[in-house]
Amino acid sequence: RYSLFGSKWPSNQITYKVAKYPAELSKPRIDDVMKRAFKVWEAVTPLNIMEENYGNVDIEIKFERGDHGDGDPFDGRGTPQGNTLAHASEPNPDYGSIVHFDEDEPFTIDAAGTGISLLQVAAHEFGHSLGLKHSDVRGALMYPNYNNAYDFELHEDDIAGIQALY
Ligand code: TQI
Ligand code: CA
Ligand code: ZN
Repeated sequence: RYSLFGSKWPSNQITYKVAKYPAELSKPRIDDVMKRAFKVWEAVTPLNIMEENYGNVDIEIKFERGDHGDGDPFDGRGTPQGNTLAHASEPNPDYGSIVHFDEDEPFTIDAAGTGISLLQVAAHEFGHSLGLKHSDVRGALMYPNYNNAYDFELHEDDIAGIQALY
């Protein structure tokens, strides 16, 4: 079953920005993947999640490497198991939330096979940012095991979880 942090965004209008881009992938392509990853959740809820390039936003996204000052350093490039790809904080309407991606990982945007699907990892992290913890349902996006599926879909358990919140 899905599991919830216990906090959520009070409005269905949620804003985000990419405050730090990686060197390797082009900015418009990153923006496009982030939009698609949020759309995965928007499609099954009344949420409207918008990119906002100035001012304060609800969810701040950064690509970082190693120790990046938040007490939870990244560990460089490694295998998907036993290695951190990204992390996210739970919804915090007062201070905002963060999603960080480990810039040392070989994220890919289109190609299946080699590399790690940025879309899949982003959609998983955004699930955390919206209030979902891990699910124990195998095959759920929020199940804590990376599966290199280029065409992933939300599991009914992910949908039940997010719809319990929004
Ligand atoms: N990062 C962990 C994750 O996002 C960080 C984490 C562990 C975490 N426990 C948490 C974040 C509880 C919020 C709440 O799960 S990760 C996957 C997996 C990771 C893992 O880099 O290990 C994905 C990132 F396991 F689901 F495949 C993305 Cl998709
Ligand atoms: Ca890593
Ligand atoms: Zn997770």
